[in-house]
Amino acid sequence: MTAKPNIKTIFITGASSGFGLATAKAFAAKGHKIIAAARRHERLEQLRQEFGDNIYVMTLDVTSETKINQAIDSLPIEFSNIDLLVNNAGLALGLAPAHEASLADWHQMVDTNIKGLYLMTRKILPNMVKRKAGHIINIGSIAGSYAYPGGNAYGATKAFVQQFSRNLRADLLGTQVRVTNIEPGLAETEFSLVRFHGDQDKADKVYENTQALTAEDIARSVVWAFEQPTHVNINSIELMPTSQTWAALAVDKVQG
Ligand code: NDP
Ligand code: 8X3
Repeated sequence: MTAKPNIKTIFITGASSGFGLATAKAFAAKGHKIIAAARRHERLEQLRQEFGDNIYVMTLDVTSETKINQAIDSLPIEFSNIDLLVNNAGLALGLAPAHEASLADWHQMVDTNIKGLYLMTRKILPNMVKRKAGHIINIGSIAGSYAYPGGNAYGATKAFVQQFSRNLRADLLGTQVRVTNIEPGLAETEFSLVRFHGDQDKADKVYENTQALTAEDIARSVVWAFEQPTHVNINSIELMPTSQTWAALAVDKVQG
């Protein structure tokens, strides 16, 4: 069966929680076909139960090249022409200074936020270029532009996402394939629960007494960037809650 022309096929990594889940729901509510990928199968299954067969559940760890290739090569034909890839799967682990941080945490952030993102992109991009249509929306972070204590490897992975997005645009000139990097600030999701290795009290404190962005705020920006006319490429969107801004540069004063 061929899809109606206005119905798009949208691949979202990290669709089991936070931004990815909200983005999947926003596009599914508009009638689009969603490939919802993440490691937690049961969460994705709930999404499929809510929206039906327009959701294709893909249990996937984006750090594995073999699993990405197998999963994408076996997509049903009606989900195989991807119009939008949302590279959202990612995480921060820990907030320790660099000289005390866990190397295992660093490896996992690099494997997910950098390697997972470029493996997904490299796999899906050729068919977009062939079809002369498509859009890749990467989820970066303000942490890719602004340094903060404990941001070390996490911020560096998001700096990769920022520059990779720009370099993709340079390579894709003339292909009609669009690339956007969305760079959110503080947003309340499971992000801090993951960062603090499941410590709910620590995670709650991050969002206490302030109005953070919501997952739906980010989903709205993804939908907006995608829905621009195809001659418009939104290069980047940086958004923060109104309650967040930059701090002054830090200076170490010698005690005298
Ligand atoms: P959540 O923890 O709520 O969601 C993260 C998602 O990533 C989950 O669906 C998780 O699914 C998925 N994921 C993690 N590792 C893997 C993996 N190896 N393979 C497949 N999926 C994976 O956090 P957010 O929604 O906040 O985070 C989404 C993105 O937004 C991340 O890239 C994050 O860095 C970024 N971001 C978050 C901000 C915030 O303040 N919340 C601000 C700026 C950017 P599962 O565990 O089921 O695999
Ligand atoms: C998440 C935003 O400021 O917690 O990318 O690093 S921050």
